[in-house]
Amino acid sequence: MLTSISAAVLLFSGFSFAQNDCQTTNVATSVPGNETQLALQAYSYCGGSLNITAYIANLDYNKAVTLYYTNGTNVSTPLNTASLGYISDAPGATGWEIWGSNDTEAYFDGVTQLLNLTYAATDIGQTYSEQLGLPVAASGALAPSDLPAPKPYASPSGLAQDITSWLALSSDNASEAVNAKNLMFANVNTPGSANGTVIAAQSTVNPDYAYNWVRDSSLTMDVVYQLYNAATSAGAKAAYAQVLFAYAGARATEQNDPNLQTGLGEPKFFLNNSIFTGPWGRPQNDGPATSAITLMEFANAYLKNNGSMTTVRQLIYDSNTYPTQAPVLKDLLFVANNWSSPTYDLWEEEESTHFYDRLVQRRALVMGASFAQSMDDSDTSSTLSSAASALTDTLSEFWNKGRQLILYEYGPVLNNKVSYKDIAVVLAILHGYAGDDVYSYTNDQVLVSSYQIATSFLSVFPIANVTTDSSGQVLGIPVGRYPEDVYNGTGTSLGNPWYLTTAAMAEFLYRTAASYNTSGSIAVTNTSLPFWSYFAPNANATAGSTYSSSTATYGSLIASLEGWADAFVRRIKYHTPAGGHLSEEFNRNTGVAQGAADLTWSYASLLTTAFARAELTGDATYIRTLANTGI
Ligand SMILES: *[C@@H]1O[C@H](CO)[C@@H](O)[C@H](O)[C@H]1NC(C)=O
Ligand SMILES: *[C@@H]1O[C@H](CO)[C@@H](O)[C@H](O)[C@H]1NC(C)=O
Ligand SMILES: *[C@@H]1O[C@H](CO)[C@@H](O)[C@H](O)[C@H]1NC(C)=O
Ligand SMILES: *[C@@H]1O[C@H](CO)[C@@H](O)[C@H](O)[C@H]1NC(C)=O
Ligand SMILES: *[C@@H]1O[C@H](CO)[C@@H](O)[C@H](O)[C@H]1NC(C)=O
Ligand SMILES: *[C@@H]1O[C@H](CO)[C@@H](O)[C@H](O)[C@H]1NC(C)=O
Ligand SMILES: *[C@@H]1O[C@H](CO)[C@@H](O)[C@H](O)[C@H]1NC(C)=O
Ligand SMILES: *[C@@H]1O[C@H](CO)[C@@H](O)[C@H](O)[C@H]1NC(C)=O
Ligand SMILES: *[C@@H]1O[C@H](CO)[C@@H](O)[C@H](O)[C@H]1NC(C)=O
Ligand SMILES: *[C@@H]1O[C@H](CO)[C@@H](O)[C@H](O)[C@H]1NC(C)=O
Ligand SMILES: *[C@@H]1O[C@H](CO)[C@@H](O)[C@H](O)[C@H]1NC(C)=O
Ligand SMILES: CC(=O)N[C@H]1CO[C@H](CO)[C@@H](O)[C@@H]1O
Repeated sequence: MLTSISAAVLLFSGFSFAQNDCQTTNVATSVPGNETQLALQAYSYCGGSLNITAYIANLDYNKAVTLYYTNGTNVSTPLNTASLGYISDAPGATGWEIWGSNDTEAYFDGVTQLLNLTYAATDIGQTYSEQLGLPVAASGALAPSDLPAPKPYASPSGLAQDITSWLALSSDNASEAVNAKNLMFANVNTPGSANGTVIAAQSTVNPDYAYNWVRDSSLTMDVVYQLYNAATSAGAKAAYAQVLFAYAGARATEQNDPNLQTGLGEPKFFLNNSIFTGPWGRPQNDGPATSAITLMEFANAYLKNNGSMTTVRQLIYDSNTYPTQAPVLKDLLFVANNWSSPTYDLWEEEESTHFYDRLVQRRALVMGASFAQSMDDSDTSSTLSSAASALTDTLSEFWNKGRQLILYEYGPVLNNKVSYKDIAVVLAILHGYAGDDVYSYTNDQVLVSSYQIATSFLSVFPIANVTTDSSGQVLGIPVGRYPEDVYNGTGTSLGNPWYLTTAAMAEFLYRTAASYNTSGSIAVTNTSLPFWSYFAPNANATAGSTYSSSTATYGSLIASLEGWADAFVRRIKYHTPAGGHLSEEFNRNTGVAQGAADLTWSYASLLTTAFARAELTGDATYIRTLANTGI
């Protein structure tokens, strides 16, 4: 079977048919004179790798040297850059160094021309460049063809009783859903903290997570909203509403802190809810979006429950009239004005253009446009609508045809994340899908990306080799943040699978199955076929076919989604210590829990996963029963 991935790669490798020997083009054969600061020395494009060396004058300590090139269709994009690194001092030439780069994934986009070499001498505030305009022809070995698609190690089918039991609601703590709810609420309004805040984890040293993070709090409060929405007991409903109103107030307090450095994109506050001003990755512009989403969802549910419009304006929406109480309008306008600015990602590591941020910002703007309308604020509504349209127009740039992947960020390789794969893309759908068919659960680019990202951890985490539990039931792939991750929960060595990212795959698959059940058919495309071939090998689905819900193939595809979703939950169950506490990560070799203890987001993600499973089975009593037991 020729997947579209291998077809794309074969297309690009057409550049290299001509020669068999790798041709290196020498440009500067000796150290340049003192009138210049840099010079391309040599380059080659062999076997799909773009290899470059350059002479760089040693003018200061901190140097950033970048080569810009055009892709296979002669276009310069932010992806088509190579960062050079120090190789050696230039032999026999004092004051000169040799720098180089070997971009082994250049073939994904192709290379036609070297544009320029740019050298930023950051300590002395100077930037130098050499214009190149050099044509590049591939030579030598062919670009690597597509790596063989991973063979599925199992084909679980249907929802399983052990997962139903693990998540079932019972009064004792045998239920992990009940544990997760109790332990999540133990991190909300902790003793001594400001009303409406959430501690990110029960961990004050190594690592110190005793802060109120804007993102983590909004995602936690989104679970509180879902409980509010489902509760039928008046007492429970009132208790959740009180927490959510306090959260709205806490968000307004954050917005008004006199020491914000990057406006509303400030990511991190102390538990007294005053700003953390130490060095940090800021801004993180997802926070204003996810906070507004949670509070608009709550406001809509509150109004539907006969809540007062005046209260919603005063305590949630109208930041103009009630700036110290109502945060949503201010956050929405911030998103409308800043969505195109570079931002740090949800892992707080890299400033770039991030798919996750764009998608949650889009959802905030789309929801905001209709919410503002319901608040009789049509000016704001049209501001938000226009921003949403402009943002939506940028989303297609994240799709990389050569890689058959939605890139987690659109720009040069950062942090050595050469695969461009990050589970943030799946989290983007979970947190940022606006329900309007734009990057939906059933979008074929989303499906193939989820498959590529999830399976990328198979060769990274040794614990992936343990594929069944003690009763022989299938364990899903242990999922981390991204395959190149080096954060181990306290420092940097080797990254691990996380509970919340493994849960994200489960929740994604439950929600994907539910979306298909709503639409009544599954259309398999060339793009999505690798997803189905991995997760549903026994269904024999073929590209170009649409299977209606009455067909056996449809039943088999849905059962496979269910089987794998439960397998991902089982992976979490397998690595959950006795007592039910979830930390941040589990060890890549041993599977033992590690990193921040009682990570609030781990509990929130287990709960949203359990809710997605109940929604798929049509069990409306599940979330209601959990909600009615109160806080
Ligand atoms: C370049 O400048 C250095 C330091 O000023 C000097 O030692 C060297 O001779 C110069 N080289 C040339 C080629 O002018
Ligand atoms: C790429 O663009 C350059 C500069 O515009 C042009 O000289 C060259 O012919 C183009 N190459 C291809 C393959 O289109
Ligand atoms: C660049 O890297 C590739 C893959 O690691 C390797 O095969 C190739 O030899 C390297 N090229 C050079 C010139 O170092
Ligand atoms: C080059 O970049 C343009 C603009 O993003 C894109 O449309 C085109 O598909 C790219 N070409 C290749 C071969 O990746
Ligand atoms: C180098 O090329 C890139 C990509 O076309 C362009 O954005 C940048 O301005 C160029 N730099 C210089 C100094 O010419
Ligand atoms: C926290 O805020 C809520 C909502 O405004 C309020 O009902 C509650 O009394 C506050 N709790 C404390 C301890 O101040
Ligand atoms: C909040 O807590 C931090 C850390 O303990 C402290 O440095 C700061 O002064 C406190 N802010 C206020 C307003 O009390
Ligand atoms: C999994 O086990 C196989 C066979 O023992 C081994 O070759 C492979 O390296 C292991 N994978 C990892 C990631 O350790
Ligand atoms: C994590 O990395 C730190 C810093 O390298 C190291 O000291 C620590 O032992 C590592 N922890 C684990 C569990 O590997
Ligand atoms: C897929 O093909 C296999 C082998 O031909 C067959 O046994 C199986 O029933 C097929 N599955 C479906 C869902 O049609
Ligand atoms: C569950 O109950 C056991 C036994 O009473 C206790 O040791 C454990 O801490 C409890 N776990 C939670 C999450 O409350
Ligand atoms: C970074 C890198 O691998 N650079 C290599 C490029 O090719 C030259 C030979 O032409 C090597 O010496 C460099 O190490």
